[in-house]
Amino acid sequence: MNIQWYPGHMTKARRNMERDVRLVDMVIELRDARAPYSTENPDIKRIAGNRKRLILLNKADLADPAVTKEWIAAYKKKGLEAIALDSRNRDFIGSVKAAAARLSEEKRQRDQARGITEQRPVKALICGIPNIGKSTFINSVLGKASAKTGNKPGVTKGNQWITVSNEFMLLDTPGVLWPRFESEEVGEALALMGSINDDILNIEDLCIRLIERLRGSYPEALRLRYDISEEELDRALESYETVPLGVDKEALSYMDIIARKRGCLRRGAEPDYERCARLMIDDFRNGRLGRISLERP
Ligand SMILES: Nc1nc2c(ncn2[C@@H]2O[C@H](COP(=O)(O)OP(=O)(O)OP(=O)(O)O)[C@@H](O)[C@H]2O)c(=O)[nH]1
Ligand SMILES: [Mg+2]
Repeated sequence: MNIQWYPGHMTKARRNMERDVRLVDMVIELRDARAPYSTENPDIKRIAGNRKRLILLNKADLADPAVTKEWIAAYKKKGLEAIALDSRNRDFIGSVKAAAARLSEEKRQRDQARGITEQRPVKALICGIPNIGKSTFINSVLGKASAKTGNKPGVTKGNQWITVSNEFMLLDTPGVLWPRFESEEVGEALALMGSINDDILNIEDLCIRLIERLRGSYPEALRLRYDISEEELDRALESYETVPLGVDKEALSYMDIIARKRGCLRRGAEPDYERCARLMIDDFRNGRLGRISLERP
């Protein structure tokens, strides 16, 4: 399905990022561990210029750990430093601080060569798509809730400096996307991650696409979560004589079964596909279908 979302406030947020990047020593870019390819904003590399970049694969608690390892190795091969984390949990602090120190070492040496001996704080711009967890990450580093967070895109409205210590300052920024997604898959993945305003989405189509994608790489995920037997699925499949063009019969059968099991019904006991789709996407987003990666390197 074709999804595009680039509201005006993102153009402004991107411009502010281009303005403020001049003030920082490094850029910390959050991507989603479940879909590192689709959640990479192609503008960031250009905006970062020759500043060092640290990539954080956030929400790793929701991703398939084996696949996340492959991504870290793939980035390493490209000479990029990447760390996987659950930013709600402070376990990552040591490794992120060590990486930031490594990446800013060159700058420290430059300062020294120029006769600047006082220890200046390392300043990092924190960026990434909407709802990826930038503010959550900052709050964890800080050890208290200072930046506003929320499970929907567009919570942070403007750039905000947060002083962590006299060694570290972080710039929180609003989530930005980019004007044209490369492919339908990218738009779908962003929507599934909750980075696109749900109000503009056809949630039923998105759910069908989720089912189709899960069937390829995690065929058991739906059956386990919703306790669906082979026979049930066969019966549901047989009940269809025709389906709309391009719609996958099996995906629809899953929705039929799940709608009934979860009581997503309209009057006359007809399945309420919209309510069912919301429930399934919510389950996916919150890890209730298991730890799932949508993309491999
Ligand atoms: N499971 C899980 N949830 C996370 C993680 N990091 C953040 N979240 C949740 O993701 C949601 C969005 O987090 P925010 O920190 O507000 O995201 P943001 O990137 O600042 O979003 P905007 O300001 O809207 O661009 C919140 O519900 C967080 O609790 C993580 O590592 N794992
Ligand atoms: Mg935020």
